[in-house]
Amino acid sequence: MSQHPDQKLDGQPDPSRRKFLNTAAFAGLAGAGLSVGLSACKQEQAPAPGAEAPGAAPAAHATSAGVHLKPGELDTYYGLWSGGHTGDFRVLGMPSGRELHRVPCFVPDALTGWGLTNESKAIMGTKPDGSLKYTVGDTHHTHASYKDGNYDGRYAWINEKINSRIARIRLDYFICDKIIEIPNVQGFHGIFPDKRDPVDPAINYTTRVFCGAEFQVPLPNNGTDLEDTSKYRALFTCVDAESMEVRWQVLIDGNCDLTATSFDGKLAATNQYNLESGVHYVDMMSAERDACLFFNIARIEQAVKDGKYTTIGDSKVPVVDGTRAANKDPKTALTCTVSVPKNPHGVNATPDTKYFICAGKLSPTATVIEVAKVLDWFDGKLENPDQAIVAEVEIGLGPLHTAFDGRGNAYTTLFLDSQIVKWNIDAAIKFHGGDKAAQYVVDRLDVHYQPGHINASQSETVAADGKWLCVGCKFSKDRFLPVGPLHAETEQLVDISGEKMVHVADHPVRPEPHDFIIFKRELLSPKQVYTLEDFPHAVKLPSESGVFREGKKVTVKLTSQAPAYSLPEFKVKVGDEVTLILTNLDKIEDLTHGFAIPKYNINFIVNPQETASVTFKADKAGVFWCYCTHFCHALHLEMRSRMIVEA
Ligand code: RUQ
Ligand code: CUA
Ligand code: CA
Repeated sequence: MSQHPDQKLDGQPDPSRRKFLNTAAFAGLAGAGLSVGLSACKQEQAPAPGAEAPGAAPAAHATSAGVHLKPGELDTYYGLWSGGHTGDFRVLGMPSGRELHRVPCFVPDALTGWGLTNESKAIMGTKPDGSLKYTVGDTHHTHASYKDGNYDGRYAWINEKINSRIARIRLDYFICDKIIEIPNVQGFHGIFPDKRDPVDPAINYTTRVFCGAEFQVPLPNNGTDLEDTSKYRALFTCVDAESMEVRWQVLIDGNCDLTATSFDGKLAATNQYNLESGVHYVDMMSAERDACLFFNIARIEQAVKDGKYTTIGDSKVPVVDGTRAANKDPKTALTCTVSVPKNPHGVNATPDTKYFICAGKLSPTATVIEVAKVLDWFDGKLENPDQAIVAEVEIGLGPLHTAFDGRGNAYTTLFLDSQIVKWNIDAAIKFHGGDKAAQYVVDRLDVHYQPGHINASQSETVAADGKWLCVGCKFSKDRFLPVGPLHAETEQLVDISGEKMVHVADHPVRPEPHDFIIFKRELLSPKQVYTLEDFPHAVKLPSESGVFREGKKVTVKLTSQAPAYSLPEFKVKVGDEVTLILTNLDKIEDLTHGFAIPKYNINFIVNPQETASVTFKADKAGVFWCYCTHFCHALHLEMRSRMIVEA
């Protein structure tokens, strides 16, 4: 599809800069491959003479005042962010960009004692010796549960790519309550909840979470077929939103990358960049087109019900065959392959519920696929799945992810161009249909630098409101004070309420967030105080405190109420296995206590009405002043308990 020449430079402040960049980027791509991003970055440091200073934003218009909140003023949106290889899940207030919280999930956290308390270890998973099974994590994508096409404030889910885990975050307490490891896969990347049931109209909310696996491995991956790469396979996985058990998997050709779901619950989609099933990256780039693969959820679940599945290795999860060879007849097919140019990245569902958009990555295009036509193909009404493509238009170099404003516009990050392009979906469809006068590129905005993810307020919901857009830039270079070799990344906030995008704020973020969602604060009603009864081991009264011995096993029960623990001291013996249970009986919002044991490498917190416990071997005799680490009271420093370990 050729591009209208006018659209290439539309909104470009400095065409020469862009041309320079593109050349460099392509050189990097052809030669060193992996240095694509960096080579583009270096070139950018020397803008063409007369170019704007890098990052000079057009003067922000009136609405940008809303970004700088007055002291005490609350944000109007929540942002849920992945933390990348910090392994965490972050909560930001938007539009201020203030980081409000990090919810520990996949990796230990020193503040809260996540990974140290028995309760968190049970969620994270342990080895037979009780130590954590994993201590590293790489979170990329987080999405929240839906009802009637909008967020319902129950849960968010987040993927972990290194060890193929998925965590569920309860959005009432902002805590992780469940983590599972997905069997038979590696490189679990894309994740998306369904938005309703494909069959039962009464189920108008999320009950499944879909997970795409990026890396292909021998199945089972137990030492067989190590060298025969033709046997390597990837699977697409469905996890039950409530039980967090794996419901089923689909064996596919090629790989999965990102994931999206249709608003009618009928389809899940994944973009595929390695349909070639290459093992080396040159092989992965060899084909001109890869694909967006669609899953017919109702048919897959019927096949599972009918027993048309196998299992792999030790896993009991039903695996259905979604390969192209097994799905030639559309009327019975479980999957539908729509071709998309070269190594696409990102697939997003438009808020008008009509389209999926795949970004081209190595192709400068966006591909618009019509949901109704994919369903037509499954009904035998469309000859070729590619007829579901209603637009494939050039938008710029290195398109990755797309956000929406609810007014028919898409905003796609251009990694190589270091830009966001705003384009109109209907105009793109017209242009693709032959109307070469249709101007689909509406605006372009330089960002700093090399943007990956992008999202707008309420973007992938029926309530997309087109107010704020945030873009995660992978390189910050000169945007912030230097702090040594490791740079912060730049999250840039853009006002998209007008025709032109207005860049209104920069925020440094610790590397490296990937995806995020931004939604109205009214959709959540978080609780600030736990319920005592939710903890089976709660020490409900100070009078229940004490040291309870059963041979070498000792349970120490205590409570906290500012500024004291119920036990000013307690005695154990060297060699004891001590389980210490602490319930915070304070009921007041924001009254958290800590509990640290010197030389025993223990610290954790208890929020109001929370119970937490730790188990350790008393292996050092002496006096150990357990103290409160979380500032709680004027007598916070006095809040201690003396642990006496007798030799
Ligand atoms: S994917 S840029 Cu996980 Cu794009 Cu992060
Ligand atoms: Cu209790 Cu500080
Ligand atoms: Ca490819």
